Amino acid sequence: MSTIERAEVFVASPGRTFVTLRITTSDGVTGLGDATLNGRELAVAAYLRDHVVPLLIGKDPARIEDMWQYLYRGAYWRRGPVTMTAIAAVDVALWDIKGKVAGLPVYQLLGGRSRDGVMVYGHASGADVPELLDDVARFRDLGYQAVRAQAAVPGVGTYGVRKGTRSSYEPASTALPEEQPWSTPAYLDFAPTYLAAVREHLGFGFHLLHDVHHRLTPLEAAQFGKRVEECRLFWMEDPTPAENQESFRLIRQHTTTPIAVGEVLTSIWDVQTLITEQLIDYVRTTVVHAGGITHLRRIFDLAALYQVRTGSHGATDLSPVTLAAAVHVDLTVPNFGVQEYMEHAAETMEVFRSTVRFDAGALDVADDVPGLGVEYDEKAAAAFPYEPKYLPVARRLDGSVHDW
Ligand code: CS2
Ligand code: MG
Repeated sequence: MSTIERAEVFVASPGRTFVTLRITTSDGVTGLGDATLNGRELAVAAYLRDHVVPLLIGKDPARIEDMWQYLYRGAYWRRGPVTMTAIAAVDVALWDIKGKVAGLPVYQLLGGRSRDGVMVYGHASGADVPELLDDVARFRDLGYQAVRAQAAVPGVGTYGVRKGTRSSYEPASTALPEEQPWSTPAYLDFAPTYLAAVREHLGFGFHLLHDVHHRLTPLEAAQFGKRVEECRLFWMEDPTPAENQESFRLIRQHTTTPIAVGEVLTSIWDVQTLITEQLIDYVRTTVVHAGGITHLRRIFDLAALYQVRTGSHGATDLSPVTLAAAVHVDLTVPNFGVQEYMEHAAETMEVFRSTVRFDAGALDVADDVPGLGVEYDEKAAAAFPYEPKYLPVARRLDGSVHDW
């Protein structure tokens, strides 16, 4: 029997920080898992190195489900981003190994293709409305069928407005988190007008998305959703924090704007009410933060029963390993909606050699590459030592902390 011989944890910052797990079997087969938790990377690296790697050595790499149960139930402490990200890294690496052993791409192990490619949405942004309109048009020219639109709110700025390079669209600071001002009234006055401007100038021939990034209360979200109904959004994302899943009932009663939730949620229990009461239209949990391919499929299957579709998180702080794993899952599930996609920085792609390809607004993987189709170049990674960085923090104009 082949056994797990080695498990290594790499932390590097090629463009931004990534934590990567590489498992090697006694037959010399390797598998990769992403373990990146933006701004809290070293916590997952330590969880893996100190508490998980010693448990893996000598185990059968083929028993993916059993390993998942062992790491989840065996820890006693349940859920949470650090634990679920660590479990995800092991799970995805084992799927990668299983594919390589079978000589098949992972999507084949998951049941085979349900579609020819995976529709993605890109991130358009602007410091003002004309800049945003140009950026949305640029994505359309690149072939995107779905575009997310964010513009800076006059006087208070806004999350999601790219500064210079794609990798740094969320300004990340080295010493301490950057503090950004926030005003809900200013956002509520302005955001519906730029979404309307996008439709007025560029029409309805593509999917338009918007990320509220947890900034509103349920009632404010209901007001916002109602105001933008005529823009026919594909979704409004994270209109309010989802710790209280029940609070989405209020939003739902007042607006038909579709709702997407899930990028910070880590388990099926965190989306259970949202799904079973049909309070959302898209579930955005990801491979890396929601326990790997094994657990994400469980979430997506539950969602399918309630006509909730998928829309996995795919910002650049999720590594190319996660993007590849997401594409393999997206290709197979019956209830796929859309996949978020931001191109990774060139430095990132020097370290992660990926076979995922973008064409005509969709991502796909090759039919003849076994496993996930991504390799980690350790030598290239050595040129990008770890640089600690934090996500920003939002403060209201009176100085109090707001949800970022
Ligand atoms: C965002 C993310 O892509 C999105 O929808 O909400 O960029 C998010 O802010 C980061 O991934 C946080 O790490
Ligand atoms: Mg988001």
